[in-house]
Parts: sequence; C-alpha cells; structure tokens
Amino acid sequence: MIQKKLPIIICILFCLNQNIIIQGQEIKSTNDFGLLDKSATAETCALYYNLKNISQKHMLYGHQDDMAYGVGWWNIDDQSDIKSVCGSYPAVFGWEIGNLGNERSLDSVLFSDIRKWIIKVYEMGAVNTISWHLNNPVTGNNSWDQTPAVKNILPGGNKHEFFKEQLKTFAKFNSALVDKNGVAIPVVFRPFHEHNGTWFWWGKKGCTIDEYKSLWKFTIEYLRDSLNIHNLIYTYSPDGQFTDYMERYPGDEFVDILGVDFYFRNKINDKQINEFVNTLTVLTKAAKSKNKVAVLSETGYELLKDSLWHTKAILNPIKKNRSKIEIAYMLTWRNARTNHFFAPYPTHPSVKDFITFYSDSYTYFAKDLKDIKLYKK
Ligand code: BMA
Repeated sequence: MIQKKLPIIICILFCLNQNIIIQGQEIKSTNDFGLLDKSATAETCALYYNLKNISQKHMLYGHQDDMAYGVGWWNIDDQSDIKSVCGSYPAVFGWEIGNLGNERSLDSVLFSDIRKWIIKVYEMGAVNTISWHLNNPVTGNNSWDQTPAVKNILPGGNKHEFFKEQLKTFAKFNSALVDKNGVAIPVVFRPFHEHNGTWFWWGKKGCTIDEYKSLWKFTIEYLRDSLNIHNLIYTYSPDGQFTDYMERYPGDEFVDILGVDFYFRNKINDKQINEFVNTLTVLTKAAKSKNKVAVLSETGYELLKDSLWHTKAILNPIKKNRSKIEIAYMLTWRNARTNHFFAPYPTHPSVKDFITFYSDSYTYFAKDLKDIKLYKK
C-alpha cells in the first residue's frame, strides 16, 4: 500500500520543501534571490545573483553610452572607444534616458538607437544600466533646475498625475526592451541619483529626507505593482561626498544595489585614493550586512589628466584592499567630446595603462563573459 502511495508522498514532501541550495546559498523559491520585486523575471533574478557572486572575485568594467559615440565619432555600427583600445567591449553599458518621450535623449541619442543597443548588449551577455536625468516636473526645465518639485509629484501634489504619466512613458519604453524571443531584458535602474548633492531638483535642498524616501517608494511601487514591471534591479546611488551613506536610504525593501558615484576631481594623490578606498569600504560593508550587491555606479577623472589613473587610482587601491572591497562593477562616465571624456580612446596617452588594467584577471570585460551566463542561474 505504502509503495503505491510513495510517488504522492514524495511529491507532497517536495512541494512542502521548496528551499534549494545553489552554490552554497539557500534560495527559498526560484524567484527569491533577495530582489525587492518578488515577481522579478528569472533572468533578472539570475543577473542579480550572478553580480553578487562575481563581486567576490572580479569587477566588471562599464562605460556610459559606449556604443553610441566616443571622442571624434558619432553613431557608427560596432564602434566603441573601449573596443578600439583593448579589443573588447565593456561588460557593463550605461544609458541615459533624460528627455524620454521625445525622439532623442538629453545627450542627443535617438531612443530607438538606445533600445537597439540595449538589446545588442543583452544578446552579447553583458549588462545594461539606466540613469534618468528627469526634467523638473514643475518648470519643465532640465534636471539641474533646482526649483523644488518633489513635494509636487508625491501623492496629493499638483504634479502627481503628471509624474505618473512620466512613469508610464518609462514603462512603455521599458516594455520594448525584449530579446528576439520576447524575453524582457533585465535592467539595473538608477533613478534620482546623487540626491545628497544640491545640483538636481531631487537633491538635498529640494526635499526633506522623508519626501525623498516617499518619492523613491512611490516610484518603485508604481512601476512594480501598478505598471507590472518586473525586469528592474533598483540602485541607490548617492554622490561620493556623503557624510552618512544611509541618510536618505529608503529601506531594504526598496533597494537592490548599493551604489556610489565617485569622481576624482584633483590631481591623483594619496589623500584622494584613501578617500576612494574608504568610500568603497563603507559601501561594501553596508551592502554585505544587507546581503545586497555594491557597485561603483559612476566614476572617472575628467579628461584622464593622469595617464596612470586606471591602475594608480582604481585597480591597485582596490586590489590592495580586496578584503574590504567587493564591487560588482564600475561605470566610467561618457566620452562626449575632446573636452568632456572619462575613458581612453585610441590616441590618448592612457592607452598603455588601460591595457594593463584590462589584462588584469580582476577586471572583466565583455570578452570575459563568454563562459559566464549572467542571465542563467
Ligand atoms: C553629465 C554630463 C552632461 C550629461 C549628463 C547626462 O554628467 O555628462 O553633459 O548631459 O551627465 O548624461
């Protein structure tokens, strides 16, 4: 009798005990990888899980708008300053969607091209991350217009409906980010960044701590629960000049990745390098205590005025402090033109040093992702 019922008993036991172990980590169900969105797609969960794993041994190299333009060129198929310099695309690609709803982004890139490149990046097995310099909803000017506006877009505010429309515009753009099989492409989404600065309307002078947290929570709940978006990994990213990293942190259930935007502004010296190391140490500690991922969400030294920046300021300091620093990726800011660039290009004096940085086993580029399936568990 018991023998006849054995398959049923096994089935019940299996259903009751859903917890599985993947590489030593207990996963409660296939969708519980610690993401704030419990309905996140399988590919999104896998990306988050793999970023967490990778950060223990490597750091992915990223570049903003890498496929879109570089120093001396604009929108050429398969062109990339990074690829021209070292032979491989970056492993992470940043995209900017300020001006969404128009034909071109605030940096004049066609949104139809951004979509095309996001798909290409995904099919290459690399990572896409999106930032959003949202126009000031009160004045309609760009995000650097500091006219207070956060209160106005929160529930009850006179621009709340308008803000919901903006989020719907984002949802529409996002819904077109699918591969050839219709699979939603995971995106590391980084809204309302550098909020501890005073340069954006969502900065610390434009809203109280509670208003900022409410804005963050509303945005996530609206995208996730009302607009049913499940391919996003949410990143909190203060500017590196913070006094308290957690000051405007909206809560563990509203953040997936802990980031920081750290720029080198002066001559590269020990003081600045120490500051950098300390910042990444604080970040790593916070992320680890929450079992979340840490990233250097923006970085650079404008015009790369020190040709050894990649090894002197980034690689060597991080490698020397590996016991305290685990970041899944760094994203170097854009190569817009000869007086506004952050990454090397073929004739730049930093190329040799960049090749050293690229060749180090700690850094991962697109080429290194060939055997790593970021979107599979
Ligand atoms: C800033 C600058 C601007 C750009 C903005 C959004 O850091 O690079 O030129 O418009 O980012 O990409």
